[in-house]
Amino acid sequence: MFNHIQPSVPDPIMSLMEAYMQDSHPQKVNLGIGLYYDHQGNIPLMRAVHLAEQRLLEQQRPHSYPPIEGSALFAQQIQALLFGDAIQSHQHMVTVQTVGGSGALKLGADFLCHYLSRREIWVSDPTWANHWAIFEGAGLKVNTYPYFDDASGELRFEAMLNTLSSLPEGAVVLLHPCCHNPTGTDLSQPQWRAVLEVLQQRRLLPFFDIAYQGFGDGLAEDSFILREILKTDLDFLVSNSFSKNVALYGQRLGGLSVCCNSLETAANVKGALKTLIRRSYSCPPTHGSQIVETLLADEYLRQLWVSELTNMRQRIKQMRVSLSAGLEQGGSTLDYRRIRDQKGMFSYTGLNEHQLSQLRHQYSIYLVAPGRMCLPGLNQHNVDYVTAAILDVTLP
Ligand code: PLP
Ligand code: TYF
Repeated sequence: MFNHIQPSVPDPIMSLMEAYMQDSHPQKVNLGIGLYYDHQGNIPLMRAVHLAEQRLLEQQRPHSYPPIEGSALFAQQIQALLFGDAIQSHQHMVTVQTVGGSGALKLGADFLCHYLSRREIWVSDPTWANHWAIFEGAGLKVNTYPYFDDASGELRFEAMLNTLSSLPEGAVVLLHPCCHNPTGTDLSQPQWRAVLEVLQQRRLLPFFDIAYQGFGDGLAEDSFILREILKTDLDFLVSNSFSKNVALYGQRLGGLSVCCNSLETAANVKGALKTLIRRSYSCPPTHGSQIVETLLADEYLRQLWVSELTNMRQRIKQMRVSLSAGLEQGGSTLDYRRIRDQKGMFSYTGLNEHQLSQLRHQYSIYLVAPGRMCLPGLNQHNVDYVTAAILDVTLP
């Protein structure tokens, strides 16, 4: 019955992680998968998360089914995180809990196909490989708009605007509000305003994917475009993830928000999303959302979380500065300014395939092709080793 099934192509990022785990080199460094590691190379259990979990344990709550869309408080908290105080006077936003940010993208894709008859989406060139997989898997044709020029390390902003300006009315455009994966290159606030103008002129349908809120410049700063678009009359979708900024990767926690133009439409959209969830996995898991609910509802825990997230962001920035300064001092031919200036967890370093192979096979330093470095894999114990290795593979 199943013998016709051919071997699948493994996910390149996951395969790299497996190769890293099997590597016995004592100084191996994982700069591949998008995970935050602390200064000792461990995935942190955030203190605020630990305290929230302790409170939950003490409450001895039963593990009942949640509503199909997840808890109402959690939805409100997601909206406040994404949009700030302005959301309080906005009645037409629907938010449902999802199985991670990936689940939000898939639910959004199903919604676009089944309820809006969309057959295409435009994503940045390049974008996270799983965007292609999720949208194509849902039945959408994936097109690209120009975004980043790897040779110069610059944003292709004019070309991006030109392409967006040429799209048909109602076309769906996937945008990363902050910490672009994989390039680490974000739009400035004036550039976002220019994009917003095109979205409005062309009446496009933006789908924002925010998986790294807090890792760029701060929670509010990173959602600048979401707060701006809320002031317009545009409809839009947002997928958000708590995998990185609350370090709840395995809890699979995220949300899908849909901004509608009336209360009645919002109620119907919510019904549509509930139908899609119900016939897919019925309702979301509860432990992760209870952790985040507890954490965000308590002023002390919330502030603790924000300060821990700030430390994570600052540690990444320190590593960017250390590595780029080391490369500059060593006379590297690599454009070290990219590593210093790009935002979030990733840098598109410009290292070529041959150099990546040398780093991997001579030094056991793992990056994702083509040249994406996950900065949190660096720490004070390995940054000199990585600097020396990159200098070695990039010196003329
Ligand atoms: N979107 C982007 C751009 C990502 O990089 C990720 C994770 O790496 C996600 C969405 C999904 O995150 P998760 O499904 O782990 O919550
Ligand atoms: O490194 C990245 O870009 C991601 C990381 O379920 C990741 O692919 C890993 C597992 C997962 C979602 C994202």
